[in-house]
Amino acid sequence: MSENKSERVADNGLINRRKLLELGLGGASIAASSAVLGAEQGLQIPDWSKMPGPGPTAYGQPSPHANLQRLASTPEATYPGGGLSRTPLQHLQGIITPNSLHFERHHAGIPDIDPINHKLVINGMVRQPLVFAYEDLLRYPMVSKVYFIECSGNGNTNTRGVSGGSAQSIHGLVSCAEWTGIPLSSLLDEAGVLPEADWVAAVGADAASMGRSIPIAKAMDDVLVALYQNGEPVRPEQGYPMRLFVPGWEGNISVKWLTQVKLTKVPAQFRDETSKYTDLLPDRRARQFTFPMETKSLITSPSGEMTLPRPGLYKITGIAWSGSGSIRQVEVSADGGQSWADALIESEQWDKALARFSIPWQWEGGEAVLQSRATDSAGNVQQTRQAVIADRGTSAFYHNPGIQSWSVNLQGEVSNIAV
Ligand SMILES: Nc1nc2c(c(=O)[nH]1)N[C@H]1C(S)=C(S)[C@@H](COP(=O)(O)O)O[C@H]1N2
Ligand SMILES: [Mo]
Repeated sequence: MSENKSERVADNGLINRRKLLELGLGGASIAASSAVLGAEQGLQIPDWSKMPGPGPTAYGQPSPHANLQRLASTPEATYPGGGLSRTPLQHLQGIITPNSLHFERHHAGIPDIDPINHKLVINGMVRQPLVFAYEDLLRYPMVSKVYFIECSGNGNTNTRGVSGGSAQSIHGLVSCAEWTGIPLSSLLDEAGVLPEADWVAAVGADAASMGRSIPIAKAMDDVLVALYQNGEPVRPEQGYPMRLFVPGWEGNISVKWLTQVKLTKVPAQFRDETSKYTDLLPDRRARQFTFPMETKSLITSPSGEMTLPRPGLYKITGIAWSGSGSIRQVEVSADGGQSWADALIESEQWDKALARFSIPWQWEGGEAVLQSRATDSAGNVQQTRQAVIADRGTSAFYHNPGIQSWSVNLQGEVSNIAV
């Protein structure tokens, strides 16, 4: 290993983020991989090169060698259709979540909606109430934006310090896609919002009748009626034929299977903004309308339930995001937060989208605690787990953006620890 070339930038093995190429990461020189080149052993032609494979398919499937799965919660008889599934963050790269692996959260299952019979109503404090068919909406000009969506319950087991778990099982309620849809402001302008309307109440067509209230300023800003997800119609799990998409705000407010948008003077006080999706504080008061998702990052590899096979050079990688802007900086620590080094941002740094970071790490075989810390374009720095608890206690079920700590033991086993 070209140890002399590595430039240590923080303690316990972190190496300058721009040095990875010079280090010859895999240690496999051309000579070592000569079987591929056919130099020594004579040309070895693999079976798949000897005869044609099957032809094209109607709807593609991932390679059977890349076996990625969402992780679903156990169904409960007392909560029909209630449940969730989590994105396998530790196996993905880049920032886009494939539609088949987008996390899901359903309060009453996935309705089977025939778009011919689905309507979107805009009413309440408007000059002209409007009813749209799916076909009508397809004719409007649309915008395409890459945005993350995160359930505000994501990471909440870390509040209580539950040990164990993987990137997927702890943090898999975040995904990122290109959403294509009509700015809600276009439809509201067409209906003519009356000056006294301060809120928008959005309701879904599922049996949960999910409802959420949104301040008019946000509704007129960047909210979409999303019809496409990564280029294809929004999946049934994500709200087919249409969902509200409220960038940067807690996932619950992005009402799926959207059927009504009502302009009101005051918030509707739906179940999902009173008994649910409020944050209980230690003095038994609760915070309500805690909309933006806070600045957060996590290392997705190495991460919980992985094992480092041997000491050597590793690429630490992960994702970062903020509901208040774009990601400006991600720092990584290998010694539990005593020293930090800047990671390389590998992706675009779009507003309210995931960002991908990496940094090389020389694991010498000793103990380590790996952490990442994001800073967003508004200057918000990701909080420690302890700072989050100091702010809102441990009874709050939602909103824990605290720094994730992965411990590495002498056997190379990586585990979630509460720091
Ligand atoms: N109509 C409706 N909208 C809904 C929900 C729901 O159960 N019904 N779940 C909400 C919650 S809690 C979250 S986190 C997001 C999840 O979006 P996804 O399933 O597309 O990932 O949708 C929100 N919108
Ligand atoms: Mo959620």
